[in-house]
Amino acid sequence: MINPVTKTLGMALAVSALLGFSLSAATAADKPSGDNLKKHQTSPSGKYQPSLDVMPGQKMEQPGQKEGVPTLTKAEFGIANKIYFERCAGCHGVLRKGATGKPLTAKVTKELGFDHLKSFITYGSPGGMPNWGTSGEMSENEIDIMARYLLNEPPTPPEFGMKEVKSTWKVHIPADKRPKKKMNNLNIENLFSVTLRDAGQVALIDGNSKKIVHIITTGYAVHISRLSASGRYLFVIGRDALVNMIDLWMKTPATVAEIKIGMEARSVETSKYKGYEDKYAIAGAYWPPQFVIMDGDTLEPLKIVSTRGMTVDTQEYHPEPRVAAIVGSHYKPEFRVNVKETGKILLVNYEDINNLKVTSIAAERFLHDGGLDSTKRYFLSAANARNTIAVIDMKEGKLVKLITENDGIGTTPHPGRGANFVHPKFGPVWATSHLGDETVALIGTDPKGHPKQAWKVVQSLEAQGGGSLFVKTHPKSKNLWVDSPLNPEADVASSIAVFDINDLSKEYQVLPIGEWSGISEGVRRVVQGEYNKAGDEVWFSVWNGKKQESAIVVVDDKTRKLKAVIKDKRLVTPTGKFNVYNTMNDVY
Ligand code: DHE
Repeated sequence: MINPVTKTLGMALAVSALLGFSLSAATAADKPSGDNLKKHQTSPSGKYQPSLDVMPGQKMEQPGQKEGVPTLTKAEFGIANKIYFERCAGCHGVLRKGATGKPLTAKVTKELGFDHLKSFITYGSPGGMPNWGTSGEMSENEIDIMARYLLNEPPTPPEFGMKEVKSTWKVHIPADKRPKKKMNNLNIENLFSVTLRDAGQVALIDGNSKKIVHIITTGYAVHISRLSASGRYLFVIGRDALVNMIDLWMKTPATVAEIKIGMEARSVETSKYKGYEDKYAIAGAYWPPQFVIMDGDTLEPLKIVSTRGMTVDTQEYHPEPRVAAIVGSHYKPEFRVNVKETGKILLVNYEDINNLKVTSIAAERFLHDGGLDSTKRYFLSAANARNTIAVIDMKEGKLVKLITENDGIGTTPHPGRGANFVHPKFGPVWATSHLGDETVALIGTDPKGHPKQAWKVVQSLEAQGGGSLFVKTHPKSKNLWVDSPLNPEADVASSIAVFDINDLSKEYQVLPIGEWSGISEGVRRVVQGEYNKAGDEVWFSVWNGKKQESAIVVVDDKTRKLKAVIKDKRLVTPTGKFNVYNTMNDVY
């Protein structure tokens, strides 16, 4: 039985922490006590924040010190810079001008003062600022350094233009030296590319034998994989913005080209429109705020586009709007690009790279992830810090609707790419779960066949609890899987809820995936279901710490019974899994 507090109320704190709301209450500077102190604590999902680990390694000048402002030695500046980018920049912005969290410019911090800053960092706030001091994550000395660092002007990280991008570009095997046909006996379409997050590698796992066939070194804290339209090339992006292009036709699949498209990044995609298959790749950066279009054969950088600009609501300049999810359109020669902090969805037409046409759709701020509906015409994107799903018509190039919490979206939707299925009563729907509560919103996606239900939350299911990141189903399945890896309760984090699509009024079933893995150490967070090509089995990562054992658990879709456990010393922190066929065809 799940603690109801964890199920709902407890998540409110977690979510505001996720979103990095801070400095909201001036009184938070006073030392809290008793129950109030508890309200200042951060839950595990509060840690689900962009950590810009790569940035402190970049050359940054220490800003000149001003009179009346506490000083920092060079060594202290180095320490503070590292802490800021790893722990604070995700919410407060690289330039401290605010992102999901409040601005921390020197003007703002001066008004707050040294003692207030110290206290705030130590105790956190009920509004979501993590309690870095009382949680033991920062020492008193580090907090003192951080308070002084924040009173000084922020350093400006370098830009990363064509010269820098090009200097990182390597073609290991030119296109004409690559195989003309597939040279291995891999069943490529049922291959899984598995993110080994903390190893900076991907594991290629054969979907049939469930054996690791190759391990390929990729970027730092590697994030996602995507496929070229033909399925031959696998593109992987690391948080250090390194894109690896892997040729799956080679006898031993390997990286044939690589490039860094910035300093921090999360997304990569390929051109999917008819006639442009395998022609272009695109990757989006968190820093600098930009996306880069590349040649699909060589990764040669062709065009860099900055995303700096005005926010859609207050129409104020934002200096660092990050690029979040990118999807290749099937309806037009376009990439659909989420620009997080300004709230714009860009439709980037790649027919003529030199005269690039970009349609800018005003959606909602804090766009993050999202996916296509089953017809691939509509894109549904979470503006998660605004509890909103934005629907875009990729054919017409227009915003269809912003579905908000007033329409039934829960707290902090986090769909991954979402899940499409036919609801027995309401027709085709797309589903998202939430980080901030236990609900799963089902949104009607069939304006022609089911106009009354279209773009409405037709049903809201209750799953195990908040802290959910991904939902999954398959066109051949009658199961809807909902994970909750960031739930503060270990039992919830290490299991999966599964709903019967044929009868959604039925209580979900809980499968103890963590237990099934046979691993006894760690929290065993169960994350991101992914189907095999046939759609008859679903894979879950059992994600433990870097030094702990992790695994992948395969469940039979029909019987919901354990089918296999994949364990291997090399399977370090497996998280995302990308089946080649499903990813190249956007099946989810
Ligand atoms: Fe992700 C997708 C950003 C943390 C696993 N993640 C995405 C996308 C974005 C994003 C913008 C959409 C890419 C696209 O579709 O083009 N992720 C971020 C962050 O900013 C964040 C919150 C913090 C960070 O510092 O990176 C973050 N992500 C994580 C994790 O901690 C996860 C759970 C484990 C990991 O490997 O890092 C994680 N993110 C994933 C996965 C996807 C993803 C598995 C792709 C899901 C899919 O089905 O396509």
